[in-house]
Amino acid sequence: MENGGFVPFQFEEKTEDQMLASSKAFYEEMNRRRSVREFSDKPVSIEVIKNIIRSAGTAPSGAHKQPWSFCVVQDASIKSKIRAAAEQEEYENYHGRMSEEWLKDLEKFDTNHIKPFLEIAPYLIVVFKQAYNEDGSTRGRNYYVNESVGIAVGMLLAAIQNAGLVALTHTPSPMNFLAEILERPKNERAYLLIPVGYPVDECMVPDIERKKIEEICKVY
Ligand code: IYR
Repeated sequence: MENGGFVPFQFEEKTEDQMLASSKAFYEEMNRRRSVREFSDKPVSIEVIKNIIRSAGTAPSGAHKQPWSFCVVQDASIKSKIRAAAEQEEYENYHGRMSEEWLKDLEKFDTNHIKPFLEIAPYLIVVFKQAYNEDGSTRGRNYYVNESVGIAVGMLLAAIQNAGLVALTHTPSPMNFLAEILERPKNERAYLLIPVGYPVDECMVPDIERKKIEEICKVY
């Protein structure tokens, strides 16, 4: 049987007390995370962004195919192109493509098709999923691509929060324009568009509540 061999697993066991304390502290940090739509143009170091993406890249994936690419856009002219194309799609979404029920569900977020944060945030991370992989001329299968990339994005958002930055998970559907503007290879499909940076001073967010543990967890 062919495999890459095995190495010792580096595991440091915590005490019960440490585990309780660290799981609570991590929850409290994650519970401060909010989707933000009002970004400041305050710069952020590209090294911080790369560390965040390194964290996302540690996600598990089907057959360890790592079927993701994280494109970081800081160039103002590319951001402008992305904003123009996103607003065009969003205009169609808000003026006919989204159902009455959908529009009603979004009312409390006070969103519309105008997306200034796509030009203001210091970085846009455009996440692509790789439907298959291509090594020169040979095409290989990827597995559980949506699950794998979804997990990686969850870890990306946690890393953004841990770094002290804010983000928005944005889906200006259909998102085909992103692969075109960024000239991505043909195995890649846009998955999410994530502006990252600082919030504006006195940033406001919708007054929402999270489901309680009893509502989301059932212990059998
Ligand atoms: N993509 C649109 C609409 C939108 C859809 C959902 I579902 C949201 O949770 C928020 C917005 C937009 O970004 O405005």
